[in-house]
Amino acid sequence: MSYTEATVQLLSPQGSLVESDATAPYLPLIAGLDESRLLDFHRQMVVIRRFDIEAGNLQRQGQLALWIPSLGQEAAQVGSGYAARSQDHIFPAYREHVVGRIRGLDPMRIIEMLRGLSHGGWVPEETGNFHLFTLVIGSQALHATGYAMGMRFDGVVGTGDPEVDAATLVYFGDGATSQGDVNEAFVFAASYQTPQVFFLQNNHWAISVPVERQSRTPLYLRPAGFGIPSVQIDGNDVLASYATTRAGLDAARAGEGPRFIEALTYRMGAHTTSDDPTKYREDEETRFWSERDPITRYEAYLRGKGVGDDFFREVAVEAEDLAADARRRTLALTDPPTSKVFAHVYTDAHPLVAEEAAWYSAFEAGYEEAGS
Ligand SMILES: Cc1ncc(C[n+]2csc(CCOP(=O)(O)OP(=O)(O)O)c2C)c(N)n1
Ligand SMILES: [Mg+2]
Repeated sequence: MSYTEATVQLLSPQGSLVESDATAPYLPLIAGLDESRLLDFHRQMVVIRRFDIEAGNLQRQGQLALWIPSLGQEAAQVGSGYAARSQDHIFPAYREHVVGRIRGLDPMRIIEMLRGLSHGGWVPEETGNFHLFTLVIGSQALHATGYAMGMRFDGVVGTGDPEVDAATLVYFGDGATSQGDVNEAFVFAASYQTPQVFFLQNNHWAISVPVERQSRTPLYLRPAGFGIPSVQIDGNDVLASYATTRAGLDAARAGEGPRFIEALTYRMGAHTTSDDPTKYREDEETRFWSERDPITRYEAYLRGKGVGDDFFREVAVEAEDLAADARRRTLALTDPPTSKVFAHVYTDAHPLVAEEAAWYSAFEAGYEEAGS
């Protein structure tokens, strides 16, 4: 399952703009971007890829329990992430590290979570309304739909004021489309005409299950059955990702109801560091997608616009700096007190939690006595 006749692509694999009837509604949104934003797209893709590699290395060196790579999916994430306005709320799955970074999340918060030091409890108010990573596949679709229903009830949709109108943006994978939660979210989104964009990253695999087994039809055709307009895009094209998400969010904020985007991309690495993709997929497929690398294509576009070596050198240095900083800060992390695991279970003190905390500290003390 790959590109179809319907796939919207604004940037050809050679890095030139595609002008056609299909791209005509979207090209003005790209023309409206200033140069510094166009450069940001590249900067974020390159920097997060380098960070991602470093985090994978740290896991292999025993510093993290797990890492979840996003290599190959940078364009889908960066373009859509930049399409959101500050008042929009973003509900990620667990692979959208760069979207968090765009919204102001320090990527170290993700490292801490995957080292087992935190439950990932960042506060969306402090992270540009970027909500928590969700490991329960697809459940974030319901969170985003519920939140968007609340926006509608609060009257922050369709007022015409660009500072007020808001929407939610939810990320999920091809595997998640088989979950009841995601389909229930579609039903409620359509019924309540929620201001939201469903952003599916079809990276072709749900761990070792290929997308062909999840669906007999291209996934972008499914939302029609729920009454949700949809579009399929080349998810390795950062401009298509930006423009279609921007158009979808604009429509949603204006009160036109939900939109669905299927971004065709590919998970170049393993599902997580616990997975070995050589066991279930062919080199030929990986090669096909590596020839459609999102960063190479966008670099060609920028060079065609006259962006020179200095910029690309500067970004490479920034990427190395972030990776070195992540390594330094990871090695400096210390273990939290074990009592932390009992904190925030309930908002108020709870006798059962207190009892378990007391039992656990007696258990730990037993070790100390045994050792002395
Ligand atoms: C409800 C639930 N069922 C199963 C799992 C185990 N699991 C973790 S990731 C994953 C595959 C998800 O694939 P997809 O939605 O395509 O996202 P991707 O990892 O490819 O980004 C599964 C089945 C889970 N975390 N939650
Ligand atoms: Mg997938």
